[in-house]
Amino acid sequence: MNAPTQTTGTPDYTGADAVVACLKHQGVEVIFGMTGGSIMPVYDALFRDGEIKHVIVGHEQGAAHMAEGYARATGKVGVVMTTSGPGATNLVTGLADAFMDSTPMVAITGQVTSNLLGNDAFQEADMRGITMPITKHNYQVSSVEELPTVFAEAFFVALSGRPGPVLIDVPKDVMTQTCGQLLAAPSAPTGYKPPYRGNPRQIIRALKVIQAAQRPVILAGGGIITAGADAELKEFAEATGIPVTTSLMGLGAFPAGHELFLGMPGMHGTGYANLALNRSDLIICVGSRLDDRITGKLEQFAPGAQFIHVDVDASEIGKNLPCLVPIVGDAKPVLKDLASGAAEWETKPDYSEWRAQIEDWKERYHMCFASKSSAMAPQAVVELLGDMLDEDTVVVTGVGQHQMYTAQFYPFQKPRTLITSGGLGTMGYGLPAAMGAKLGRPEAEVVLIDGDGSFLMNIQELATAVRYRVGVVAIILNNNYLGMVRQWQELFLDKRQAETELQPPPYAKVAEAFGGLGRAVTSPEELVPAIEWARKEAREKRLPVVLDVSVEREALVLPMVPGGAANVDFIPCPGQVNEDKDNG
Ligand SMILES: Cc1ncc(C[n+]2csc(CCOP(=O)(O)OP(=O)(O)O)c2C)c(N)n1
Repeated sequence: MNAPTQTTGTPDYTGADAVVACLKHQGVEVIFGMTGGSIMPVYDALFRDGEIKHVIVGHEQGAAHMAEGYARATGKVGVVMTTSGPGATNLVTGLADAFMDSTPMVAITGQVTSNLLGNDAFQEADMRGITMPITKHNYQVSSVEELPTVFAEAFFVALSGRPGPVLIDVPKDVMTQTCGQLLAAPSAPTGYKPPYRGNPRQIIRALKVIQAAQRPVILAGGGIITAGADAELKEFAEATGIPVTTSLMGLGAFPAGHELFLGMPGMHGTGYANLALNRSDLIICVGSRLDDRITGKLEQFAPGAQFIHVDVDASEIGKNLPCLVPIVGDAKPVLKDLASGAAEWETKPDYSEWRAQIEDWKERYHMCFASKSSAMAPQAVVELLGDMLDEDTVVVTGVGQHQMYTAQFYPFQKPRTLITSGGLGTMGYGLPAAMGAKLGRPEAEVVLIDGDGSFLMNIQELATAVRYRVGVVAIILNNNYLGMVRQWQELFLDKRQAETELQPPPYAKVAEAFGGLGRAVTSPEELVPAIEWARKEAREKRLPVVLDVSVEREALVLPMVPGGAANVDFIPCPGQVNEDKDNG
């Protein structure tokens, strides 16, 4: 690694200037954040330097999700900056979210001066302690000389291997300290070398196991998208003829509509993906951590299957399920090696019986929905968006039923076209994440599909979107409920609706009051023209456009595996009967 671009001989060059130089050295284009007492020197240095764009947010949580959206849309590190104490603690949800979803982020937090540390000083919060379990790594800088190395390491750690958030806490005195000497060239971090190629012997073993399998399934996760391995995944699946299911985080890694695609497995997955996994004798899991939303009741998940598990993070392998062939490596070279190995097979395995069985399940448990009333079915709105939007459109969601409808009914074709909070399930993620995505990829169309509960949680960022002319389209599937929780109440709590009914404000008017545009949509005929209008206005005026769409209030996300149940015990789509329950 090279030295930061700016070195100095000037006596008034400070730690804050060094921070800015380090950020520029890392190629940082935009920072999301808010100033305050302990970070002011860095803001002053940013202002004097004038090269890095800064987005002032309404709330630091918004900044964190913007950085996440930016990172997920671009593949680059998202950067946030806040003051100490409340500014820093407001980042906690975003850091935890980024940690769960392996999103590369660097958070720079101001801190009280070193002599006050541990003194309960004004706006002191122990950010190293607080974020230890929710960051990939964190630092507190104790002298100006450390800055170049810490920043170089932080960006490397955030982006490499399994990405994640890194926090750099900088006491104010480090920012104000002058450093009129040449800052030392940061060296590449030692002792941390993320794996890349898979072990060739394990690859050969895996190929043998695959060749001997009769009912294999590929389970691909977000690791495919991080590694940019979607082409290799397709090559491997097509070379072998093995069906593919992708986790929520993996949607877009394999084209919807491909004959080998099974959709998403797990709690709201397709019946056929869940049955295929359950009856499989070999699951090739690539870049997925097999979390509980995928496996359901672990003891009854794929009872007859052996596992090949490919992951760049060795600690994920065998964490939830025993693994026959572990392969520690980046999904891209590993899948490439597996695809080339399979291409050399003299006799191709015959999966025709297995594929026929899957086709039968696909027919019996095809995805569908029923409207209980004449109101718009939320799933129909998502399907319509799937028809109207381009395959390059970046779709962002909040958390709840609307998120699952999007996962189930939107035909994702390409990686990085779905940005959603998977692991933490953070309501309020959608609007700021969509803005971060749009700021990272201004040429792309960005459409948020949100819930009326989720949208309210970071609604203040509409002001930020107006100020910075961020032309995102926000489509609120408004059911006046915390719908996903209401669904659980309907299905499992005798319909007792404890605190799930909402009284949301008129979102279209709220959008206008913030300086954006909005329209309420209450009948199906209005929908297509409203969506066309919103897309045009967002593109041409570069303003946020909110469509507040009244949808059927009591729709259900189906299929559904009840919490704690085995995946084969899914409640199917309306009009279907699950004849494949585990009666054993
Ligand atoms: C920050 C946060 N608080 C609470 C929850 C629990 N929760 C999950 S989904 C949900 C309801 C979401 O409602 P809405 O955004 O209106 O979406 P809908 O389910 O109606 O589509 C709630 C309260 C959560 N996931 N995140």
